[in-house]
Amino acid sequence: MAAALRLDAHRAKPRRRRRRPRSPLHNPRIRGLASLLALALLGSLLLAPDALANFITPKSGGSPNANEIDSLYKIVLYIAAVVFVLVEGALLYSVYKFRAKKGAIAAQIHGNTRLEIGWTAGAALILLVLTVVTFIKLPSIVDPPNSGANGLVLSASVTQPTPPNGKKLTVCIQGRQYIWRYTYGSGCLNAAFSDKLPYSYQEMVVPEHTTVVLDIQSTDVIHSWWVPSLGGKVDAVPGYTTYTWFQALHPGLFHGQCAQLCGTNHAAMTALVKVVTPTQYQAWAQKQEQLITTANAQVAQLRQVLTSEGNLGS
Ligand SMILES: [Cu+2]
Repeated sequence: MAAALRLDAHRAKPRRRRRRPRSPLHNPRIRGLASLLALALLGSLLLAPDALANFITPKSGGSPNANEIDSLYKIVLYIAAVVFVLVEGALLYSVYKFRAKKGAIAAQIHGNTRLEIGWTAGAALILLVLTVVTFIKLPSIVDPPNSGANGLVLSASVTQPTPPNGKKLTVCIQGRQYIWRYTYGSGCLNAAFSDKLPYSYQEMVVPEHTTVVLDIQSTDVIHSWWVPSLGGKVDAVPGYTTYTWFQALHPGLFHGQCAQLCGTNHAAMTALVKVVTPTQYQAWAQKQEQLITTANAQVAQLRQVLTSEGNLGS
């Protein structure tokens, strides 16, 4: 009797088979959603050059050095993206596959020498490739090329950096709270006043296809010259002269912004580079010289009148 009762009790509670958890990908709705997400990702990657132009990569298209910076950035970005997807993919896969399960006993692993040597060597190889690619590309970013065939032919100057044939347009940039001043001509660092060189504020005018070398200085605090489409940013440091260059590939307007927090009106310290044809540039420079000469003559006249009336101290 007791044995029969025990048997009934045993029957009343049949052993339930433990069901293995099913992967969420077996669910058709989740599978559909995952496919949709994958398609959206693929679509956004394919459309990225137009839709997200310069959103995740540097601006380019205005000057050869800007294009080289952009392509170097993309090489690093794409390699990093592959590494990211592989590492994060392995992580997510492991988190799901080896998640906590009731009764499961974790395997005790004591490293995998081959795997560890593999990923150390792999990382070193990636660094080596990036170093080699960077050093191959660096000269085309740092060293200015000759002006294009249609560029303006200007006299040579010894100021560094210089294109191989020495012909360039030198523009001295002076950063000051909160505006950029540009002086045009090879003597702009030392003989700007004696040579009566033309100058302008905020808007720089330059000829296309011409190698423009920038000598950058500051009169007060550290500023940073940066017109993204025309190359990298360069600090303007008081007491020093820093250099960069660009060669505008086509006429147009290129916007920039001081890239160092230089004071309360830092946000207002914008820059604009207006690229015109060489003929237009020469006409502009001539007119600018005339305007400055006329304004200086008027100021001299006014000074004379004020001094003769005793209204201006010496
Ligand atoms: Cu500034």
